Amino acid sequence: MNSQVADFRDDDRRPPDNLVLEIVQRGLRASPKRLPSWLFYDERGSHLFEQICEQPEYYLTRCEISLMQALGPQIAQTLGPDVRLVEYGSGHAIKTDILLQQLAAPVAYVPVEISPEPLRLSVQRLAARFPHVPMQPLCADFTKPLRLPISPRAARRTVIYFPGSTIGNFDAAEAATLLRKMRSEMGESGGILIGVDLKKDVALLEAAYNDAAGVTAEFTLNMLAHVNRATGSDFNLARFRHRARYNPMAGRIETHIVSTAEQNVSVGRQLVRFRDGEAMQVEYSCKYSLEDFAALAHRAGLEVRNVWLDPEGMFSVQYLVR
Ligand code: AVJ
Repeated sequence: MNSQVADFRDDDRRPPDNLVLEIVQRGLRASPKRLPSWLFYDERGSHLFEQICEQPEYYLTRCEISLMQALGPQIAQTLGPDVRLVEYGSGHAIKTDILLQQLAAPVAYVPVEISPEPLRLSVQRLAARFPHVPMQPLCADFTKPLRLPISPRAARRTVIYFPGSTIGNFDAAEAATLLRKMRSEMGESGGILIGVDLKKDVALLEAAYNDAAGVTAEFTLNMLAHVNRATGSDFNLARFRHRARYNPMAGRIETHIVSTAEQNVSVGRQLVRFRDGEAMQVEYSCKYSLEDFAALAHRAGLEVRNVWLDPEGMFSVQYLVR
């Protein structure tokens, strides 16, 4: 056998529906109302996100892929040989392909992903492309403490790969906590290879989250369909709209679901009242300058060893070490 595909370890997965109801009710009692952004990613939401990545306005994916293609050899050289690659929130793992191709003799690939179907498909695809790299998928929430499989003895270091600017979904305090958790999981000689979206012209930023085809708006409102299904609520999607704006003080795109009428919604046994125009906060997408991000890394006990930029200077991939 030339490829080892370990069984899924699905010990700590997505919360069960009764917990989702509790989380949703708590968020809707808060002022302003808010819902956590992981609620975007049901099956349809994951599919819509893939489509967002193909929109011309959503430069993030395009720039990160061209960066990885152009600078992959340099990145691989910095990471060195005999790497165990652990990817957090691997999804369909498109960029991973490019990285695994460049790495000198990777000793294992450990994708950590909460959605079982994308995880299964990506492992199947990568196992066929890289038959000599053992695949050790872990179906889990990467924000929780992870029980990573034991590292192969041949591994010189664990590199945590966290592409896509997913770090931008966390506010500064949460981001520092998550980086600190990665720091402990990667060990003494490990590193973090992370995709970080950069501050830029506001019109470009806002366009990326308001594509002309309306895919992002559909993605945002799909959260309500997901909540309806998971909690037996009765959000009417026609009475809410998507809004994404850049907050220059906070340095982030803030996405809201806005009520377009005065209305009541049943959420379990709770009746939730919305004013006309009331906005519910559903996502942050933080944007960093290189200085901002170095300061954040520092707070988590990490140093920026390397920064790579795409040819247009829109997006960065950074290598962090202890
Ligand atoms: C997957 C978190 C990086 O914030 O840009 C895309 C999600 N939301 N369009 C981002 C998203 C709306 C995306 N991340």
